Amino acid sequence: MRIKIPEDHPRAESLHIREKLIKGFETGVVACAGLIAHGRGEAFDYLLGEKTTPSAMEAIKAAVATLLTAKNPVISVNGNTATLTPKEIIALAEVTRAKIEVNLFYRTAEREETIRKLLEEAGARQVLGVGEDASACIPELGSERRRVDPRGILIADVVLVPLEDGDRTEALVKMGKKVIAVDLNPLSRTAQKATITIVDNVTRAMPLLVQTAGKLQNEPREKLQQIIQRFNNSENLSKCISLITERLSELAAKGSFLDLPKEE
Ligand code: PTJ
Repeated sequence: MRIKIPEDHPRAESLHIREKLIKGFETGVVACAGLIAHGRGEAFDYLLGEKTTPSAMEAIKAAVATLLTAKNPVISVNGNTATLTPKEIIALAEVTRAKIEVNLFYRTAEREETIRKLLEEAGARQVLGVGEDASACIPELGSERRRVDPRGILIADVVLVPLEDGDRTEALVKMGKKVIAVDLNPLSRTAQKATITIVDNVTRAMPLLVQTAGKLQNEPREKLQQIIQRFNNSENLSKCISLITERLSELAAKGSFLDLPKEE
């Protein structure tokens, strides 16, 4: 069932994102479990205050510097990301010279084709990893995510994996690749195992990645390398977790659990 979301609804933005995902599910882009995964993300976003934190911004800068200095960067696309940020995937791939590869946990030929079509309609020139193209395997990985394109993830040195499950992140890191994850849950295995974890909503992080890449693309390599060296993922994750605990303590002390404007 679809509803018209009242624009003055205090949760209008969040409801619009849900509607996009429901539509994505109905058109075969989003996996049924993608809706559940989004709910988990929403819960963490609530705890983070539903905005990009300074530590997420630091991770975004380090991620962009890593993508811009990579030899073979790849953006791995699943159902949720394809539905929520198709234009940003393409814009980021353009500015960082990254390849785009479809890689699904709930892999079916139909979903891969539907996602390829969606990305091509949004302007992608080449979409890897679909059907027989995913002829290579990530070692020691049991899930369907192990099937990768020999022109893409297999030979990549840097892989951006928005909304991931931890197993593949760990396997890619074991293969010597740098993994950049976008995950609202700083406690997830993905968040803990990635080289750089952006603890932010993919709907905010992707536009910021594009914007930051535009700003940094002409910077000298040494400056980009400095940004990467200064970044420490476990320290950054600690900052995210501290921010959540401090925010909750503050709200508990105030006796108010909603950051609502006064008139409400
Ligand atoms: O499209 P497929 O077949 O590849 O399947 C995709 C899902 C997401 C179903 C699959 O990768 C999966 O099951 O993922 P998990 O293990 O549920 O992990 C998803 C993670 O993404 C969780 O830690 C969520 O907190 C996080 N998450 C959900 N929505 C968002 C998010 N992180 C950032 N932005 C979001 N909008």
